[in-house]
Amino acid sequence: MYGRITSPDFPNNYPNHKERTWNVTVPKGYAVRIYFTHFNLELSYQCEYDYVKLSSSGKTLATLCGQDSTDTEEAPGNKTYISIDNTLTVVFRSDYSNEKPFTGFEAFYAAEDIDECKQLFDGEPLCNHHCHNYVGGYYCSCRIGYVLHENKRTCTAQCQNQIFTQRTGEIASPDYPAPYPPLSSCSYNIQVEDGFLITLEFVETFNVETHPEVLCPYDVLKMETAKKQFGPFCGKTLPAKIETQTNVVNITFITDVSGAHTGWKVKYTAVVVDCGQPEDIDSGAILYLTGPEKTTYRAAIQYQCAAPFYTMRANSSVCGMQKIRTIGRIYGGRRANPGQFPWQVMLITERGELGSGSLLYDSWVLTAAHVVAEQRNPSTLRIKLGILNRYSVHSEEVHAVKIFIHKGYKNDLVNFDNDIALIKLEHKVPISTTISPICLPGKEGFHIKANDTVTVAGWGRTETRSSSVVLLYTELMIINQKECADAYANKSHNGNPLVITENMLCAGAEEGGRDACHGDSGGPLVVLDAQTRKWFVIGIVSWALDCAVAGQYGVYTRVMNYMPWIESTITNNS
Ligand SMILES: [Ca+2]
Ligand SMILES: [Ca+2]
Ligand SMILES: [Ca+2]
Repeated sequence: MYGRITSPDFPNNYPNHKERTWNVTVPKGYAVRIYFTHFNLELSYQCEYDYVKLSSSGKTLATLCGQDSTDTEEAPGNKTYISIDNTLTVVFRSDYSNEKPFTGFEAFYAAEDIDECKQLFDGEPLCNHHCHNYVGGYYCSCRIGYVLHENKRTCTAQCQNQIFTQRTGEIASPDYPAPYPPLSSCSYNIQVEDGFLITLEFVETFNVETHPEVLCPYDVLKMETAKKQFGPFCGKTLPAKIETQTNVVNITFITDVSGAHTGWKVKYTAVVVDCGQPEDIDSGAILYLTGPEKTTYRAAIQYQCAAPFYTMRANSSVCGMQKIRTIGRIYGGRRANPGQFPWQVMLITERGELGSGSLLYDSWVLTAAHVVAEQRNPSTLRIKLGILNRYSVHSEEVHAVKIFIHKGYKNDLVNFDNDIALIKLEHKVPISTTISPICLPGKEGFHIKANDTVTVAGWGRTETRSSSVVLLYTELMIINQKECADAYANKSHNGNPLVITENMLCAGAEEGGRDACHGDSGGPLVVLDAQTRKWFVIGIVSWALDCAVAGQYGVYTRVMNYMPWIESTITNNS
């Protein structure tokens, strides 16, 4: 890998008309170094006559003539020349004459290692990180955490499949805030426990290679959850905070071969899911099973109904429950005990007339149409619940917002057909042992037959007084419809015959002395269902010709016939 080149006939004078070419080739990774130990050629302007030309890789390194360099011509002197690649072409040429003899040249060449680490490739160092030159070649190496790309020059970051399981942390592009590496494909996976939600916040600076028109064509940063993708992000503006709404997030960052940008930094935090305070429920309580006011992930909260008056059902109120059971048969009017008729409602109209009603659910009162027919203003109707003594100061007084009188009701003093009304209360009534609703017969109806025992309660007239101070009740018997109609046949009021319709039912005692009377109007006629042990309202105290007269029966609105009307009125106005 070395040699000697001389002009023809050296050390004697070189002949005219000579041209010689040497191609000196050394192995790859080497260059050819040449220097002259003797040089004496004819001098001519720009070495046009005789010359030695050195060229490599298609470029002329030097055109030499004379003995010493002048302003316009070059002579080698002590200079050495190095080829660009591993081949050096040396051309000697002499023209047709010499004015005096010239001895020509003697040169020595040798293969010399190329220091690739000092070279640039597209304006950049050959090696991305470290360059190592050796005789006949070079190699690149990378800093810890990087691997050499298959192009043998570029160091790519080892940033795949990085897992983050802490609840807070920071993730940044490799080398941040120094420029991130090229040709890298980074992936970061944040996985926190179930029940936590990850928020990503870009902090400090953001600089990812971008393009004015195309969306992130070079380097791409993306965040991905099972349901959503965020990004791609590039440019110089910090992206907005990301609420991922999940506990698993994948971040990918892919870079191309070029560019120097400082990258990004993300701070993530995982916050436990908080369902917030549960909504309050009526007639119930909220039980925090996990801890006081604890509403975060996996905290258990239980709704509890105010037992035994409410149960957890769509129609949550319990009905027809009597605290005091009526045991044995009762003859004549008896004083009711607290909780025996908790559905009994006392009504006092704006005219001061006393009536009764019964509580349905927790915000409706069922009564007779004739009780409230003259009541113009619902708010002046006095409604008392949970009392036995008419003058008790411990009553729960509630207000009506609207009174619904059955459209078929017409009071002509002889026909009391459709004597039914509903009162919607302003607020729900707190259910307790002394205030609770009566059951409605339901769609199926309630099979009531003659001689069934029924109960009626009220503050109405007694044998001795016009009205009772305390709530009285009495047991009656259902009267056969025909028997009742017969009893009223030929009876008239002010000369007009009285009418018993199919919307009425009769109850009483043949011997008389027990009956519902004035002041009891609107109150419920109730029956105990043997199967469910609950009380149902089957009638509404409507009218009678005389109270407690033998052979004269009390007439009651037959509630079963009005179930569709009751249900639709309540449903449409709740
Ligand atoms: Ca010559
Ligand atoms: Ca080398
Ligand atoms: Ca780039």
